[in-house]
Amino acid sequence: MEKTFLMVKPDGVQRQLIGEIISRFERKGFHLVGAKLMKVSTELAEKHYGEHKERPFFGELVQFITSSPVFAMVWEGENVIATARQMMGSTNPKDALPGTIRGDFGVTVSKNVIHGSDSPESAEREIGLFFKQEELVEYTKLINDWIY
Ligand code: DAT
Ligand code: MG
Repeated sequence: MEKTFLMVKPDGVQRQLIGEIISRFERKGFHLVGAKLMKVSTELAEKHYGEHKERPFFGELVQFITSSPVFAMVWEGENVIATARQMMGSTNPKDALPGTIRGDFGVTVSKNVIHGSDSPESAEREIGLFFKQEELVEYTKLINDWIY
């Protein structure tokens, strides 16, 4: 089953949105396999956002993501990578539709509440950056028989 990496960013943690965000993915029917509250080091932030190294906002982005704890998660489910991106909404909250996480809780692109992997390759890479294999918990839930 497909897995994705999702992270409540420092603004989301400070604004006490961890529970709200977990709840949305739980109610959707996705399956939580790993989660932790953590501070992101500068080294990890620069690796995680490596694709944006040349962008003018890179320094600000690394500063922001290391400024206060994040809540890192791995979620599993059919098409979870693309569906979680839809549930998050557009990168810039001004373009994100109501009903999406960024549409409901974000105002500006630099504080857009949540990160989510954008492809199977980035999901695998980001899960590996943030989680050790033994931090991912494989288990079954009977309710999955009513989702799939
Ligand atoms: P996403 O987080 O939707 O995958 P992205 O990978 O293009 O978006 O960018 C990563 C993060 O960088 C994004 O969540 C917020 C920040 N960012 C993107 N574009 C920005 C901009 N023009 N100004 C400031 N921050 C920006
Ligand atoms: Mg991205």
